[in-house]
Amino acid sequence: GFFSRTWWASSYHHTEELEAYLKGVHAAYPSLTHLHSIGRSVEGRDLWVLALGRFPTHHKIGIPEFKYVANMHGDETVGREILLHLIDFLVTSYRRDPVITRLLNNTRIHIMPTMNPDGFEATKVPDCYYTRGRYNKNGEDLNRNFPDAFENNNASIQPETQAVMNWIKNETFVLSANLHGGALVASYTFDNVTGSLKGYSRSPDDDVFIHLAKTYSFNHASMYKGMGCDRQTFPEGITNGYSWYQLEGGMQDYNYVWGQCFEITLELSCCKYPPADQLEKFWRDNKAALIEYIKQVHLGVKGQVTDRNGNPIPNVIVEAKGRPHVCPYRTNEHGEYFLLLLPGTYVINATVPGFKSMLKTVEIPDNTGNFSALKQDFSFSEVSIRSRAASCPKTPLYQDLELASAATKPTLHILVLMTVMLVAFK
Ligand SMILES: *[C@@H]1O[C@H](CO)[C@@H](O)[C@H](O)[C@H]1NC(C)=O
Ligand SMILES: *[C@@H]1O[C@H](CO)[C@@H](O)[C@H](O)[C@H]1NC(C)=O
Ligand SMILES: *[C@@H]1O[C@H](CO)[C@@H](O)[C@H](O)[C@H]1NC(C)=O
Ligand SMILES: *[C@@H]1O[C@H](CO)[C@@H](O)[C@H](O)[C@H]1NC(C)=O
Ligand SMILES: *[C@@H]1O[C@H](CO)[C@@H](O)[C@H](O)[C@H]1NC(C)=O
Ligand SMILES: CC(=O)N[C@H]1CO[C@H](CO)[C@@H](O)[C@@H]1O
Ligand SMILES: [Zn+2]
Repeated sequence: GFFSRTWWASSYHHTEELEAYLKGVHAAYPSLTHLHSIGRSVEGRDLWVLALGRFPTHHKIGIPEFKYVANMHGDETVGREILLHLIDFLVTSYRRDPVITRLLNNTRIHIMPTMNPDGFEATKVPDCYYTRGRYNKNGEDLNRNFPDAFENNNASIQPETQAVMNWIKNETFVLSANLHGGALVASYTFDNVTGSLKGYSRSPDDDVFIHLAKTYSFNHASMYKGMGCDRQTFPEGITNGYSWYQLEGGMQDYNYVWGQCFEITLELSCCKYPPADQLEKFWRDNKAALIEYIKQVHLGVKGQVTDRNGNPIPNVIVEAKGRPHVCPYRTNEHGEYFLLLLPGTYVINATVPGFKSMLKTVEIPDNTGNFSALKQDFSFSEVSIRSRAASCPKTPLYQDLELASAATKPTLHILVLMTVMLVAFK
């Protein structure tokens, strides 16, 4: 690798070593990597992101954006270190390993080793159990700090959270994972719920989420066995977030509802902050899973929506029939959409708000091995204007649906909302 084996095993990378490492990688692989800070922590530490790919500095039409975020709980440290290993593995495999070469040629991979550098530094020594270092400098739990789709989240948004929210707004992320410790399981959205759902908070894309979580657990050395920690068991090493325990303001629900990005939460170690000499083994246990999971960004269907002059149309609603998102997924500034779907037949509905919809039936093959989702473009020959910007309010959208359905005089608007809700919670 980029640095010697012994150096890896000797100790954790604290702030200075982490920065030196990332800058060293970028200096050694300048055309394959892009290093930038998306903001600063409360104590002023940079929130570093290394983007990797054939075009690391900017988005390219058709190339999906992927991200890994670790250490948002400062005392959960395994993810922070194995992402540094992953970076080393990716850069040194490019042009040597054909699979990694194709992966980097066709994917832009963003890696944020720590979202809570202050919490990490506040955790003085390895400790398997909960410490104050979990929180940011203001004592806030960053994985309870995002707007929540079900509840008013009254926590004040922290600088680390705001930086990630801005970053999500900036990039067309399609798939991601956030890395934690203290358990061994892949957990998927939703984490919160409204109404009575009998212990399972199902999203319209539940089948895709189960596939994503299993991709990780079955490619991990032992997660799929479901033994968990402390006699906790998780069949096949996966769980619905809410079924495990409900939480408000989590990052994965935020990504899915407002970021148009499917995110799962990976709990990678029973011990939150294990001794440094175990890190090499954690990397080996997770290596295949980390790579296979990134490949899933090529599931499903993608394409561009253009008007009669061939210009891209932003903010077109593009969704698969039967899977409406509470905040409808829309095309980005380049008129692009990406929908993660399992192989099968789907009707894709593209709607320019104010104009009619266009429906196309697609047969999605199992093509993640091809490093490209199925391509399906839409051309609106009668449209020659750019639709205006649209966004969803950061309010509890599912609660709004419930209130709407409880109204006494249903209007057409409310009937549509009810239909959405019935499908979402069936
Ligand atoms: C990856 O991209 C590089 C640079 O454009 C190109 O030379 C190489 O042939 C590509 N490799 C594969 C396997 O696609
Ligand atoms: C959060 O704020 C909302 C609106 O201001 C309020 O109705 C709700 O009771 C608050 N919840 C908590 C837990 O403080
Ligand atoms: C968002 O993009 C703009 C323009 O490229 C850039 O200046 C800014 O730093 C980015 N912010 C984040 C949080 O990524
Ligand atoms: C297509 O999507 C639009 C916007 O979400 C919706 O109003 C319309 O009913 C959908 N059409 C069909 C046939 O599902
Ligand atoms: C993969 O790509 C090749 C070449 O473009 C194509 O022939 C093949 O059908 C694709 N396979 C799948 C499963 O999409
Ligand atoms: C409606 C509902 O059950 N919301 C829950 C979301 O999560 C928070 C934190 O656990 C609960 O307090 C809410 O009741
Ligand atoms: Zn955690």
